[in-house]
Amino acid sequence: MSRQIWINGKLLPKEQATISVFDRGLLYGDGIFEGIRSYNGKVFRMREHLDRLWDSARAVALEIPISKEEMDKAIYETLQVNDLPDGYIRLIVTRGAGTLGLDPFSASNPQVIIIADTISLYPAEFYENGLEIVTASTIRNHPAALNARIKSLNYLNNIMAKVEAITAGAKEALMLNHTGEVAECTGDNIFLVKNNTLYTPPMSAGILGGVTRDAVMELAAATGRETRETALTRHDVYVADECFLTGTAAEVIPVVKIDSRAIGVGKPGPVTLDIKERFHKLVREQ
Ligand code: PXG
Repeated sequence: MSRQIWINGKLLPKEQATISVFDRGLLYGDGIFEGIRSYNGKVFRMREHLDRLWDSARAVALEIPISKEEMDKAIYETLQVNDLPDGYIRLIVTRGAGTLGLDPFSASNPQVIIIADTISLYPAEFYENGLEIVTASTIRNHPAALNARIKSLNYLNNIMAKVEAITAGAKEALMLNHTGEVAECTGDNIFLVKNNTLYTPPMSAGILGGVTRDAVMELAAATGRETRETALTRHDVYVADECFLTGTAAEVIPVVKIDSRAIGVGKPGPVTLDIKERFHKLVREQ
């Protein structure tokens, strides 16, 4: 059966779920999105994802035409009609269609779209053996240009870094910020482990505040391990004992090599494996 897409209050087969070629999401990337997972029929950290979507909307002066409660209900409805207890949900809000030209206030019909499907970012072997990443020359957007905390429909910054990774034969790219510090990967946050302590860049490094990042810091704290949110350099990654990435799509994935250098012993380390295990337990038992 064809996937049913929720679009502006209606569930339609995907072939009929269409928007205008004048939509500003298409013309300018003028819109916002979220990526969410459900496990065993329950949406993981719904409130956090909806809060982030509404914050992104506020930051770009876009009014979402439905309430968080209505969005919550629509997400569950979309998962259910598509029979997806373990699904991936893509929420999209565009500013809608207006006259051609940059003026955002020429549009008054925001489009709200919910896609429920499955997602698999990396083959299972990478979760077992770890990923190789490279540092991209494309830096993360300057926070005064487009703050990374906004999950906007304009992901070209990250896509350019992803192009660098893939053309270098790697799966993911490390992105630095405008001061040369470690920021994050193209669709994931980054953690290092050194002497049994976790390290991750602070929000002030110009990163997306990952829902998975928060969950992992809570899990680490429950094991008595501190996470230091502190400025990190590429050197810190080179000399780390372990490294892993976190994200809704990727979940928790080990990184064993960066810029041709093995991280630690070049295999997923014990802290990474412990966190990965605890994360799987958390999402199943939520
Ligand atoms: N940084 C960036 C730039 C992201 O886009 C994360 C970190 C991780 O955040 P969460 O809240 O998901 O832990 C993201 C999230 C995809 C995909 O299709 C990417 C994300 C989310 C869902 C799907 O690759 N990025």
